[in-house]
Amino acid sequence: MRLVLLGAPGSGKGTQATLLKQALEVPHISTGDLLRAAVAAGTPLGLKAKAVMERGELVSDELVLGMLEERLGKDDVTGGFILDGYPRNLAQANALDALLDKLKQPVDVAVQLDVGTELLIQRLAGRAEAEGRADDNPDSVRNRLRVYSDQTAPVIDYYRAQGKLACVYGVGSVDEVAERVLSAARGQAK
Ligand code: B4P
Repeated sequence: MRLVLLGAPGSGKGTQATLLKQALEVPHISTGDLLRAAVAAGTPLGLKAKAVMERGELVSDELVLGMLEERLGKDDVTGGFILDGYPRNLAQANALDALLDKLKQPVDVAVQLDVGTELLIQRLAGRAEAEGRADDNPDSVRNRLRVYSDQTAPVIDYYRAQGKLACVYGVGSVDEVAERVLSAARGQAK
């Protein structure tokens, strides 16, 4: 299955993808994780991305697409994938479709995790305490939520118009949400 996970920061994309990749036996591709790895390794991409990510803004479409193209070109992706954190705007959604058309591997389903803003802020504050991620500070979180509603929310309609969208309530235990995601994804991808 080729699944795109959509949702605001803190909605549980990364958390769910970790469980889903075992259930679906496909790799989890997170553009956030790939970017954080580039930052940690101090690559040219990481050097460009670091400050942008800390502010909670989007890294340039061109840089992220190049990174994703390289990842989707690897052999382990031929049986499907879970894409987490991409697309984050309409330009990225169009670029992804063009790339996957070329690879003859169109998206089967886009799952949107729905969680209210107060809970998103609570979860990210919890992670800030537990993990100290550079972009979980209050200013950056505010910015990420704004970027999500301005730029990423329209991507939900993009997949709805293609008949590929499944909306899932993202509140509850991690396992409960995973069950919902799996049944929605399997139902939608039929
Ligand atoms: P991401 O890494 O994608 O960060 P995120 O949106 O916060 O989601 P994440 O997956 O990490 O968190 P989750 O909701 O699972 O992006 C970070 C930055 O990278 C972006 O701001 C941007 O700068 C850059 N970037 C990434 N992709 C890009 C792109 N395509 N284009 C441009 N720039 C890009 O979890 C959050 C917390 O909630 C965790 O602590 C978790 O334990 C908790 N949680 C999850 N589910 C829960 C549940 N059911 N109950 C209770 N807690 C839960």
